[in-house]
Amino acid sequence: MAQGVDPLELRDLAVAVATLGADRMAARAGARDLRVVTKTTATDPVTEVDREVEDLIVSALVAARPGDGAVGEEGADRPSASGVRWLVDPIDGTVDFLYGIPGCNVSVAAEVEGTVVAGAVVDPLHGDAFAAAQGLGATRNGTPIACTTVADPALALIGTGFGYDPARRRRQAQVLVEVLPQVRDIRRVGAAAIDLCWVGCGRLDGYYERGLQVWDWAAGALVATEAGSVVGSVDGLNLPGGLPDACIVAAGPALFESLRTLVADAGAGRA
Ligand code: LIP
Repeated sequence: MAQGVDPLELRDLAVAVATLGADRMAARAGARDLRVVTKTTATDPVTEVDREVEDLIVSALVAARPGDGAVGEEGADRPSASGVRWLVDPIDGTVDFLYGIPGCNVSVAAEVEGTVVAGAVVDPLHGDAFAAAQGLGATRNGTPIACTTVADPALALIGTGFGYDPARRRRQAQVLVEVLPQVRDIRRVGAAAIDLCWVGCGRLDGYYERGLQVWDWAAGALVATEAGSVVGSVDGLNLPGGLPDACIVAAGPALFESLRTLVADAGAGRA
């Protein structure tokens, strides 16, 4: 790890800046006068608040640690001189945010030499702040969390999500046709970072989704892992590395392999 980097210090900074951003986001969640433009498709929204929150967070990070780099969903791209790079999703679950649905969150992770070592996911409408530091566990509102011990997919509550591209959605719906009859039920929260944190705290037994960007999953995957879950790709244990075409799978150790096989057989790796 880069010299002088303390994962706890990075975690606390992640919580502080994510909370700052989440307060700004919560004040406008569900507002009817949000200015909205679309990104990749007509159903992929971005609002003025996504950009404001990203600016707020990146400015706070730069003020606290001027040598660090940062990349954000809305375009932030600062090179790192310190070896630390921040991954910022100013609003994960933008559709939830538009409608004022709890689950929209601010997700901030710190990566050192390519490894995520600290992260925070703040979901203000549920009143949840998840945080983790590598090797030091994960918490919800300061209390340690742990994933479930469910082993049988038939008794597992599984989260998933859908991309914005209609062709991908059609394939993801076909995967769901195969998965739904084999599990307890499906939940679609609308925010990948929350799906991962909920695997960590036991509100879900497992989760899979293809097509995420690194800022969607970086902090949530660390929370899930530090809470005892296994997080990997549908093809094996390697994390997708930010590749939009990889399918992430997360579950407790007793469930991971059977869930991975189930969603792989259903075609999730190609959806
Ligand atoms: C969203 C995810 C959601 C996923 C969408 C999208 P955004 O992030 O968190 O769960 O299904 O494809 O990536 O666009 O709201 O930041």
